[in-house]
Amino acid sequence: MFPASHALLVIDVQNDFCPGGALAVPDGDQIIGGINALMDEFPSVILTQDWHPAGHSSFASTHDATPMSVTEMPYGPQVLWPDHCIQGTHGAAFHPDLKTDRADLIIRKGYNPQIDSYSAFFENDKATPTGLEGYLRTRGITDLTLVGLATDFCVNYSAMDAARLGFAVTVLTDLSRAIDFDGSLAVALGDMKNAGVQIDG
Ligand code: VGL
Ligand code: ZN
Repeated sequence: MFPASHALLVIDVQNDFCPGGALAVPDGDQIIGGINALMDEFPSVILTQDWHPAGHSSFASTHDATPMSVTEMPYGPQVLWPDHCIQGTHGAAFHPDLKTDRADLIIRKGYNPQIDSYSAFFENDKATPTGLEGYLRTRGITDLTLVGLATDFCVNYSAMDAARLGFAVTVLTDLSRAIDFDGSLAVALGDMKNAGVQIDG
């Protein structure tokens, strides 16, 4: 059992990121059994849930653009995704096989219509906090193990922010899966290593 200061952060294991979903990550559902088992080793489990209003600014359809094209937002470049994880829909729900009972906290992100939020800590403007940092600090949590979807987007951004905030961060790649868009997985793994994130199998 990990100490009380070490939490498991499970990123976006939702229907839309699993096979058959609107933004399916290849083999996204293959990690769920392993994540459920790993929960038993952690005194604290936190889940994140991508949670967009309809017409979100990260949706290609909102801009009459092609999905997976890149646009310039006030906060920088933004990939335009297919509509996904719309609040209250089946696609936004956790995958039915994910054991959600153990979650102490479910943190939702991406609800701001104007700003995407890959990270569990900050929206994509890198300034607007979700509140997760304060939650972890007030509970005395200093170490985080991250798993989930997608390795190269929400896991990556969450791990990078956590490391920057001073948490000791490990990403388990065997219990994460990537979109791998335009070489994004290799870039993400390099960035995380450079930031001091421990990458384990
Ligand atoms: C994600 C793209 C858009 C993710 C969320 O969970 O990695 N990727 N929204
Ligand atoms: Zn999203």
